[in-house]
Amino acid sequence: MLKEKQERRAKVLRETKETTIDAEVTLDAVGDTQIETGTPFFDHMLEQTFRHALFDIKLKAKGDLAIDAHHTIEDCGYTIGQAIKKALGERVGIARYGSALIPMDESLAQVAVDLSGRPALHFQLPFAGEKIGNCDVCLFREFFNAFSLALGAALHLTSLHGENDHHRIEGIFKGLGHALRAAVKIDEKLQQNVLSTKGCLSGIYGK
Ligand SMILES: [Mn+2]
Repeated sequence: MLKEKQERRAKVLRETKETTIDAEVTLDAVGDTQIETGTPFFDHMLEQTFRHALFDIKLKAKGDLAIDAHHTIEDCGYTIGQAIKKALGERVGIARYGSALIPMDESLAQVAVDLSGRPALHFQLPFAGEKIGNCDVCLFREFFNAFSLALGAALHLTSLHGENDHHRIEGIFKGLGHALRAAVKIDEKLQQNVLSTKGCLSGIYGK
């Protein structure tokens, strides 16, 4: 039976001395979000991804924000990536690839995702400033890198043009949602198979 017939949902609790993160993700859902990371702008970005992916998420992160948001934002990437990976299981029947070209007012984001099992990141966005709200813009790369590693996915995230940092990064997060939505979609033609000549998408370590 294809995964679609079951509910593709997973819960992950990740605890270290720096952060405690609780994430629950449902892939075949409507995009309801309950996100609390202590960094409002980052919450706003994650809401965009999950709303546009039509994945539900409950995320509660408590981190050492008194230092800065680095550990919390990076560890959210690991935890959310791990939850989506767990919900996908063996990746049987999924479309695997997804891409999106997303305008956000004057800016344009190009996003492509391969749920190959192998992590890779290309992130190209020359920010004009160092912060958006109280969020350091250098932390977005940390988030995407951790997310790619934990999920086992190649992410190509490029802001093609734009004037405003808020718009540019928001286009990337929205595009990631649209690309993920397409990549996790079940293709009935694949039946019991994975879309790979290797016969396996479960990661660099094999089955
Ligand atoms: Mn916004």
